[in-house]
Amino acid sequence: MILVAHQNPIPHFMNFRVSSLTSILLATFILSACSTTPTQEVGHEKTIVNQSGDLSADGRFSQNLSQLLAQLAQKEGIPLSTLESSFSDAKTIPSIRKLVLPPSGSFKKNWAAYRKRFIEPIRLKAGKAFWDQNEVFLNNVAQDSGVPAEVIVAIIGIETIYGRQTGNFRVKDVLSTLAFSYPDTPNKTAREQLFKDQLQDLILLCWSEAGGQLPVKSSPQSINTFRLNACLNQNSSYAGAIGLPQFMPSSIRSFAIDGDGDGHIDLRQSPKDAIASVANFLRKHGWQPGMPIYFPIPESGLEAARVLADGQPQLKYTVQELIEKGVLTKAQGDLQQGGVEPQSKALIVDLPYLDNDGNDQVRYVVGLNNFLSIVQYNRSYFYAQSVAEFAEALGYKNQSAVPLSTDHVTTKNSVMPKTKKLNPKKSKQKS
Ligand SMILES: [Ca+2]
Repeated sequence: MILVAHQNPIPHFMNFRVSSLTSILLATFILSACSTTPTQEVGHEKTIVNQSGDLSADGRFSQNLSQLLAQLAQKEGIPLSTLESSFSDAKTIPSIRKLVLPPSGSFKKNWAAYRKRFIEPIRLKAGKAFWDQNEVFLNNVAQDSGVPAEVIVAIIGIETIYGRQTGNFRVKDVLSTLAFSYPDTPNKTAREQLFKDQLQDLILLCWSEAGGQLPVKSSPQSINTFRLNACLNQNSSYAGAIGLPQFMPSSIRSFAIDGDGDGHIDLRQSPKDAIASVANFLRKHGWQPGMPIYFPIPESGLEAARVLADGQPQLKYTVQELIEKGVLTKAQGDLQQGGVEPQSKALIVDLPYLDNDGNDQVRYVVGLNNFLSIVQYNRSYFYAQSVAEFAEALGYKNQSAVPLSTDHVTTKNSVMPKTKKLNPKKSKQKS
């Protein structure tokens, strides 16, 4: 989405720490007439962003940004003057250049610490409240998409605590900074390209949001400049992720949905838009309804799991193979017992942590297809596992719940619903 935004496993909290600094920085921008940042105060501050006085860097930034706008204008037929006007106040944000740096060499990934941070009473309580507030809609979306409500609630909770931590940076500045002024890291070129693409997606997204057609065919279009600028100037995380579910602009364009039916996609203000969009993202990334996310590994299978674990996010083994190696139990390859079909694919997930004595340890689980769907949302095993366990804490049963009617099942040679034993149903009679 996200994709970009979440490669660092602890991104969102940093927004808080730097938010006061950011608001000061943002407040210093001199806004042009066509810009709209209604929530920013302007006027009394005199200091300027880029205090280093590095004019050559500033010059390069402006030049590269102008070039991108010109290319996009030519390619899409959007009037260049409109884009130039909307970006006339775009600035680099020095603080986010630090935030995207990889953790220092001494940093150790620690599943135990990560889990504790995200699966904790305050966030779970907020999750239950969010669920209560959106219960009917969540149930409808879960039924239509096959993505359990618990999983949707878990993702929005882990991302932003239901909108409490969505980021305080102006998105056009974030993406411009990371596109043209990324810090010197080994993957700088690739990262800059990625953020250039996101910046273009943001512009196209906002152009559409302002009423513009794409592709722009002919004649001047009447677009709503206020809307255009409100969209470009909306807040995001330091990586450019937007709203309750923290979608990157490209993901908004591809996967976001207008859940509340007001004709706009608003991931910042509309919980329904956020809920529907999360479900749609997972569905479009291969979510299998009724299937579990992961399996725990019995004590006896841990050594075999350790040998197979390679950190590659690919479904390399069949469940049957893992049963034969002792990593999984027979029941886990049996749909009737809450398992999955033996030929389902799986991977070994390694979750390194430090034990109470500070020793390196690793927890292993078996990730299934749906685990990898969550990894598409955020490329981190820690993230996907915490979504699964957050969902379980909300009551999600991490086992197969095969639809009883055959029309839900895309059967190849599958025979499973026929042999499923049904509990005798009593018709509910209202007296
Ligand atoms: Ca909407």
